[in-house]
Amino acid sequence: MPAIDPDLIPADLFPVIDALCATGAQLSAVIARGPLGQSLGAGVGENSDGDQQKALDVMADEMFEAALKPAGVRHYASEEQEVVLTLDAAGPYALAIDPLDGSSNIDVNVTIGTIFSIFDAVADPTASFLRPASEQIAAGYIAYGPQTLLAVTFGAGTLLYVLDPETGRFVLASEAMVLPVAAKEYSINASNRRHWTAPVLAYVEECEAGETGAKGKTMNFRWVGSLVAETHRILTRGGTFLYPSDARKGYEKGRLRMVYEVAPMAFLVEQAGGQATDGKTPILSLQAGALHERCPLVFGSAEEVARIAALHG
Ligand code: AFP
Repeated sequence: MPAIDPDLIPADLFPVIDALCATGAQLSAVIARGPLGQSLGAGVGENSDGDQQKALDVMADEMFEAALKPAGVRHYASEEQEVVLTLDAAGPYALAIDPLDGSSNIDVNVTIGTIFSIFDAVADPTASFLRPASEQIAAGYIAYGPQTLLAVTFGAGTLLYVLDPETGRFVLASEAMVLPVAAKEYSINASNRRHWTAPVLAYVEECEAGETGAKGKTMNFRWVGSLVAETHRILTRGGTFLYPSDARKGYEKGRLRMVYEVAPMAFLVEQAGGQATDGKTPILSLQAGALHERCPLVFGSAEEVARIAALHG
């Protein structure tokens, strides 16, 4: 029994998407049990970039790696693995994944997610991923929240599926998500204000100025600390998200990783009519120079992203 309706999924990619969804449904059940199961938020070590690994990070990575090996994935690049793994030397695809994004929210019952990006594999494992983000053939996220959702694109719009808890299958909910052009909300970690660049500060101050300011309207503020939760809200009702570079050591390129966070979200957002930049340059025209490289990210309603680019001169 497939884990997702096959109708709108390209046949050659179906085994990969089905494996992702089957694993996502299993993870959803584990996450839903929370403290009734093992301690999912317990620190168990550090990943290659020195970020603390939670038990669920490691569990999710192991589950996705095992499920994708027989599904046609040759190269597997994970936030939780230092180097690219070769799963099936005859497989046609290269898949990058953040198995569990938003780990800091595991123990407080806030939406977390899985983010993935798919390329046609090339001979060299790392070269499969260090290429223009526009060469992605698919990208998506699974959100583990009040609903478990899959948003996915194959380059012809952004599709939305909902996991039906009664059947354990992902069912189509929208053939074309449309990101609203106008925004009423903006998202940025405001505790970093003193570290921001002048253009970022200028934009946030415009948002704070309300109806008497340059925007002539009141904006609301949201910060969940989970990229998948922010992206789904913005895809659904518009808004802007900023994780810019800032003056903190190590944040010269922001916090988010190009290969398995920034590039897939940019693909999904642009396919829904939004825009995604590094503040000024379209993400899809950029490529990572190293597997875990960071990249500043601004995305959301087209008119807001354009305003932020204008402020960056
Ligand atoms: P974790 O997976 O370490 O919780 O990081 C989540 C994340 O990569 C992204 O999902 C959030 O938008 C962002 O980090 C939150 O970063 P801050 O904790 O600096 O606000």
